[in-house]
Amino acid sequence: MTDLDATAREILRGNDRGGYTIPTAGLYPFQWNWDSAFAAWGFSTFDPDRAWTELETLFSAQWDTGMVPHIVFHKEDDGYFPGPSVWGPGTTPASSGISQPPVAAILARKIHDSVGGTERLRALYPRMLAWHRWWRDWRCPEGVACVTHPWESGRDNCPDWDPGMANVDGSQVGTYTRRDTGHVDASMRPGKEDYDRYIAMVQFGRACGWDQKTILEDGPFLMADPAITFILIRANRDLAAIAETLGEDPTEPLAMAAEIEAALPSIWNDELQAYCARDARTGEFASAISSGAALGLLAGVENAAMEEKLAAMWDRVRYGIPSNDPAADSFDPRRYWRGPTWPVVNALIAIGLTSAGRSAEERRLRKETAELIRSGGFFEYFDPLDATPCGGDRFTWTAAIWLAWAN
Ligand code: 9YW
Repeated sequence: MTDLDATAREILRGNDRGGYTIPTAGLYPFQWNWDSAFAAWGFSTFDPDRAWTELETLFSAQWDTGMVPHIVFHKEDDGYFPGPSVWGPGTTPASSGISQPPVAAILARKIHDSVGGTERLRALYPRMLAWHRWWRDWRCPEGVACVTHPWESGRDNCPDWDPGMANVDGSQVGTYTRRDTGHVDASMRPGKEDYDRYIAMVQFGRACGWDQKTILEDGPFLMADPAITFILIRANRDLAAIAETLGEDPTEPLAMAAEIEAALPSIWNDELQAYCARDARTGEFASAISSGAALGLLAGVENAAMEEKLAAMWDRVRYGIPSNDPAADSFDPRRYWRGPTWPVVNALIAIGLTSAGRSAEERRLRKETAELIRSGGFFEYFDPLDATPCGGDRFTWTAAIWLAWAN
């Protein structure tokens, strides 16, 4: 075990709040959905029991509708805004009212393949299936996956969301105090106008009691998300493989994957020659390709024209896949999802590369990601041009990725 392995383990243990892991102390003091799935993958390298517990705790917050919330507020902490009183769905445990990228089945399968735990997987299986059905019923109105809030995508201020954000009125949200900019450099965070709109969308959801029909039909924001679309295709196939392992019927998850895949032409952007975020209300496409397109590799979606674009995007930086194309005007190498590279996204892309037997690219991506962590530490994300570490330090998912993949 190297010093970095030891530090990564220490970070996971240190961010453990008893059955769940916070992303990082201060900035993100609760349980976040996809962060937890990555945390579980990291824990599985040295504490399999704790890995399964992480997923079980996450799914213990599942709504009756099948939705698994993006934040679970197990304990109070006023260091974060918007907290439970702003979301207000009235669930126990308290949670936000939107979801996050459904990576749990992908990582549960990997964890089971490496450390076993069939009975724990068996108990999670119906919950994961119910969550995927929720995506199908409430987020795939025309086949591909849509998000009703940029936070639901997990890629908050990515230029992918600019077309939809432009139509959200954030002028009536009233006064509030942000907490994020007190923890990390404000120039690396979403701007105030973005934040007003984020809060306006939360207020809409709350006002209709998180009624999904209302949000889907009349909500202020609905955009097709290539990243979640690809993640869901892969997650459904992995869920089908899990079903087979457990002696369950894989037909339904396979059908869900096929249905989404059949709808992919609706997010093909001819001009950019790539799958692309698209406003479901206006039809407008995002103006640049993002790491969302690169996640096509996770789903095994092969497309020569897009691959050429993605290879060029990767070659424009030194470290990892950038969250936004450096050739785009909107590229900003340190502002969160507008350019930086994220070890977790690189890891998901690498899972796809491995499945496709593309080992040279997988090695390159792993090496570049490892260099970032070796030189900068376990930060939240990195400048893909010069490796500057950005955002929160001692970050759970970066530590997890190191242990499970990058080291
Ligand atoms: C939010 C915790 C989360 C991640 C998201 C990232 C950011 C902020 O932090 O979201 O309030 O949800 O964009 O991907 O899960 O690390």
